[in-house]
Amino acid sequence: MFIDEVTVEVFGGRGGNGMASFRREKYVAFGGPSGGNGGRGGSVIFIGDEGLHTLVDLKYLRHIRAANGEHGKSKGMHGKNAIDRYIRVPLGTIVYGENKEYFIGEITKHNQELVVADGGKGGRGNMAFQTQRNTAPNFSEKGDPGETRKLWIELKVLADVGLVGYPSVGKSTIISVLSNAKPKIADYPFTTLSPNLGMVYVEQDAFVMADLPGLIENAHQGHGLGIKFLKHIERCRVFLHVLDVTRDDPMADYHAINEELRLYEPKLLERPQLVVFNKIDQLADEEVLQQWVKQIEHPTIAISAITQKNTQQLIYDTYTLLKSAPEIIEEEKPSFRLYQLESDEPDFIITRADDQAFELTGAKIKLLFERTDFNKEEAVKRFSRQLRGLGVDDALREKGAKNGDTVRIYEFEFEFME
Ligand SMILES: Nc1nc2c(ncn2[C@@H]2O[C@H](COP(=O)(O)OP(=O)(O)OP(=O)(O)O)[C@@H](O)[C@H]2O)c(=O)[nH]1
Ligand SMILES: [Mg+2]
Repeated sequence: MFIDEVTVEVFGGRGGNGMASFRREKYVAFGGPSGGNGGRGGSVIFIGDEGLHTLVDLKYLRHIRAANGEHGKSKGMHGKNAIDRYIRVPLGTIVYGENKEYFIGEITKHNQELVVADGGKGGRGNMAFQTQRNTAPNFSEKGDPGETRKLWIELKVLADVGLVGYPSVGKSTIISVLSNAKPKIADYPFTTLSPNLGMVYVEQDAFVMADLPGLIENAHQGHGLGIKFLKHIERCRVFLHVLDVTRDDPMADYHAINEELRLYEPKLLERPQLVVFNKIDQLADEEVLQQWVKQIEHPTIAISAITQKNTQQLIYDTYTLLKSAPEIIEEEKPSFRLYQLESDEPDFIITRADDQAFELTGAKIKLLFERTDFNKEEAVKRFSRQLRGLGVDDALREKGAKNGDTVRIYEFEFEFME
């Protein structure tokens, strides 16, 4: 099954909690702190695989979770980092935050990696908090939560050469002769329902050819198989525009297909095109062909895919055109770094709840909150020091907070004290 759009939820693993423990050695009743750090949570990472051609595997993976980091242990032992979760995706996979709100990245090369949900940092154990002033800290940090993201994923087939043309002009027959692809071939329109890729070998080199579903008038508005497949043309560096010499008016076809390309994306007309007159085994009148060739603005070649007349020449011509074809420069997408997402957010936001409590929110506050083990008094004290450091106390005062007022941070409430 060919699937080129999926949504999936990804969850980075939680960092392991730091440990709060103390050394207990022979003859030493109460030694120094010995709690280790928690391990890092695993990340969800997409990795390019040239052997894949559809997103169908992702379709059935609604949720992708990476493992949590191991908790820190006593005796100074750190928890293990979790193993990252790798998901293989085809080349040409483009990843957005939900509803295409932001661009995350794209995979265009084999083994290229893209982190789509980062794992959380491990919490520090009490060993890490030992200082000259506090030689026996009795608290540790909790691990950070992993990133959670709803992804919108799109595949645009990556090929060097794309076969375009009306249905039944012989596109699939051509790719079956030129490459190792084994597409379905039949004499009814829309035999090909999804792109087929094939490798074409030439002079110790090779290129990727894509057989695309047939186009008809108004494909750009969704007619025929239309728009769904037009996007796959976007990534092909060179087009083989196939014309069937047995059709009523191949010239009209030529202009109609180019018009469809233009209506979908004007830049597509700038791509190098080689016009392939196919089925010349059925051509009675050589003269007509010469007339057509004169009217065409692109280089042309006349072949018969069935008898394989000129098909070797077609490979060479395509290869030559490809070598001089420019790389496709994708439009500069505002690229996005996961951990910078929250960076322009303020450190915290104070709002007033219905019950008059002051509510503190914001990414930074949330992170500090998540790291704090509220069962440990020392940890709670440290948390309030951190808030003061961010300027929360001053800001609360400015907003009118008085002694005894309730301040709420997620599930945690405390009294404001001057
Ligand atoms: N006589 C002749 N018939 C051909 C030639 N090439 C293809 N055909 C026939 O044309 C019909 C359509 O061929 P396909 O390769 O399936 O055409 P297509 O362009 O892939 O069609 P869609 O997938 O529907 O868009 C088949 O019956 C082929 O056998 C050729 O060079 N000569
Ligand atoms: Mg076909």
